[in-house]
Amino acid sequence: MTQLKRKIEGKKAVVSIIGLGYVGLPLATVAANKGYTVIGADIKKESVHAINKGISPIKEPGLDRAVAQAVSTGRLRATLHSNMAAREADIVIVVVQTPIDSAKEPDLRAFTSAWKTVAENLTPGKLLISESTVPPGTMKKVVLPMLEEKGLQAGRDFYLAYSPERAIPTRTLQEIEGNDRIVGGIDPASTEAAALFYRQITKGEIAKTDIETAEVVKVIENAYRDVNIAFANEVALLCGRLGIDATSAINLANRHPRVNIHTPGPGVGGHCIPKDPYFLLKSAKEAGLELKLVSAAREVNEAMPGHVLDLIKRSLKEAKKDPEKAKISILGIAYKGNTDDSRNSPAEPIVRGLMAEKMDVISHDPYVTQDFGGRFSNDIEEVVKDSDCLVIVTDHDAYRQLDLGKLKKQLKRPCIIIDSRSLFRPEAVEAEGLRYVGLGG
Ligand code: SAJ
Repeated sequence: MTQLKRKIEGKKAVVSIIGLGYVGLPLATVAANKGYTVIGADIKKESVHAINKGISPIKEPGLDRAVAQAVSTGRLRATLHSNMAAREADIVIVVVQTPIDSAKEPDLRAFTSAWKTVAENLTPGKLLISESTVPPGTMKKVVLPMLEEKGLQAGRDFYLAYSPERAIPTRTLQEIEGNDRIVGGIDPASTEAAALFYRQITKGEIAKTDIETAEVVKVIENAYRDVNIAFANEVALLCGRLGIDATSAINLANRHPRVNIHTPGPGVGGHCIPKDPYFLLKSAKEAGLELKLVSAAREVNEAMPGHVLDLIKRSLKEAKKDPEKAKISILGIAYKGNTDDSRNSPAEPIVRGLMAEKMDVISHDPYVTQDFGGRFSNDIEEVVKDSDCLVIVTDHDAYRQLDLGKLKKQLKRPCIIIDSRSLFRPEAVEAEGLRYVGLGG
């Protein structure tokens, strides 16, 4: 530990980051710009080439500049050879995606492949860390046996820890540098080694624990968000039935010092919140426990795109518009506002559902070009012109500035706006003579 400790504190340790995605690349630039020599490994050739030219393949505020700085100083280089990265490093951090498959089961193929490479190149004295979100118990049950296969022992010959990423897209760099960190080691020496490293690159508190607790912390953080969002969505559905504005009700309820109801929306996208609850459900099931609330929340949130689809059909019917002749305009493809990521976006089931009903769908997004089988245009005027129903799906700031008076001239009467993100006040829309439909209907 003393040699490694000296290298970490003296910024002489070589750090390899395996997986240069939405978390791995920002993490690599933060470590490099703090003074470490960083080798970033990824399987995507175009990403590796872009990074080595000082260009970020990922849209994230500040990341272009951070990559350019890290590469120009010679501290960050990207490679397709994860075995070389693992071999040459004193510290190896695995940050690859851990999605779920169509059966909602964890798909750990990329994760286990990365750890297989680390195990094949393991020599004494390294610090190994996972930041990928995994079903609790994975580090001990899956990773540890791979690493100890050749006789090296965790805690004695190398250190093994888990430290979940806690960074939200659009603020990833600030959050990697500023958020508190949970660090859980396979043994106290591993926890100390990992804590020492993160102390060099983040201003946040380093909370130390064991490896299983750290794995659970990550998935319960995101399962909490999913449950809270599901509650907010049910509040919106209820308020719609009662003729109450859900946003006002939630904002007023949140003035209670211990209430924090999240924001209703058309569904939960991204590559974390929709899948992490399934990791928790898997571990619970293996422990013989059914987490009713966590699975019910997933059901509520996964049903929201279908609910928006029903709202569109019902609104057209009430306006006596023929769905088969209607032009439906979708504002927003990205899974959430001001990002260019459309993974698991609620826009996809909404667009595909409208297409299945033979409707004419045209989508717009300021950051993403993706039509999900419908039409797409970057020109919002074209998307809105003569539209029978305008559906706000993503809370991009750009849509908050839409001119309602101008919309009235562009939309086909009666003008319908389905605002699934509560970007507008209902009374403001109605005052312009437009028909406002909130998430609750
Ligand atoms: N959403 C709502 N209502 C809310 C909040 C979110 O409908 O009140 C929707 C969003 O529109 C989006 C989805 O939920 O579709 C998830 O968005 P999010 O902002 O809650 O979280 P993500 O998906 O951006 O989660 C990211 C993850 N980190 C990375 O992607 C690098 C996750 O692991 C983090 O825990 C999370 O940020 C975080 O909060 O830090």
